[in-house]
Amino acid sequence: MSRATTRLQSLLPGPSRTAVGATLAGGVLTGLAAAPERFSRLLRRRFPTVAVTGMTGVGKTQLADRLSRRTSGEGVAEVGSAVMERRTRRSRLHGFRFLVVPGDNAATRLSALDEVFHDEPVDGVIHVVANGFATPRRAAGTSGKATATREQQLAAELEDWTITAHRIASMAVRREKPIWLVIAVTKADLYPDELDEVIAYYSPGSGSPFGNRVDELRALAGGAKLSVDVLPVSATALDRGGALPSLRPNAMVDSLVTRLEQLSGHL
Ligand SMILES: Nc1nc2c(ncn2[C@@H]2O[C@H](COP(=O)(O)OP(=O)(O)OP(=O)(O)O)[C@@H](O)[C@H]2O)c(=O)[nH]1
Ligand SMILES: [Mg+2]
Repeated sequence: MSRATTRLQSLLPGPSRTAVGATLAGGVLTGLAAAPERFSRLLRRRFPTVAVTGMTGVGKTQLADRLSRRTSGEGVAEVGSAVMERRTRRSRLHGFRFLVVPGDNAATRLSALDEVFHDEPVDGVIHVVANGFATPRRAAGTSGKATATREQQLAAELEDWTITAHRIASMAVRREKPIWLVIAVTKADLYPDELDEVIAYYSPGSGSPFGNRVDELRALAGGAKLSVDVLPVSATALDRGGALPSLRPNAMVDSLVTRLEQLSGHL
């Protein structure tokens, strides 16, 4: 086998490795060159895929940008995402592919949900919530400034979670492999003194409206098939001490990444 083949093989996961070996041995290298998008999809499979879900304005794009060490573009604050965003966290040994499903003000939401939970089912899910601090955004096709109270945003989070939880449940029952869910409680910089209560609100077994729905999801999916973690994070805060000396955003992001790595079997 040629050196190029060996190098290629070491880049690919097990089953694809055999497939590529056979293909190259058959001398169909030109076939690979003719299908670059298929080949790059093979390469990307090295990284576990992670759906990032949650209602509009909750902070999904910012969190995915932070996790992939990318600077968020201008204008994020005003408009929100119109399409599914793909972000990659690369490291020497491992990485992740994040698929950020746009929030409920985007027309592309339903097809994005289909993609991540049905067409190409992801390995894990980060569901983002913000303790009612989602930035109000107007529905697509309307103009003017959007407003919403915290109570309304909390209710909207719950409604959004119900929809996503159903999608996760139907994905879980369709397949053998266990899946993992991390509920990322973001914008922690806005309520640093209430973190414990807020984490409890989103946790299974807490008896809260949100916790009850997490329990329902676990019952539907089968407890052994679905692991659930609830972790606080802040995507925009910096480690400057200052007004929030007790909050360590970098450490929270690092803990989240460490957990994702454990869940994906990286560690
Ligand atoms: N204070 C604070 N603000 C945040 C944080 N994360 C995001 N934001 C702000 O919240 C707003 C919404 O964040 P996005 O990341 O655009 O929200 P999204 O979930 O992607 O929203 P859609 O694309 O509409 O679905 C932006 O103005 C962000 O700057 C955070 O950790 N702390
Ligand atoms: Mg977004």
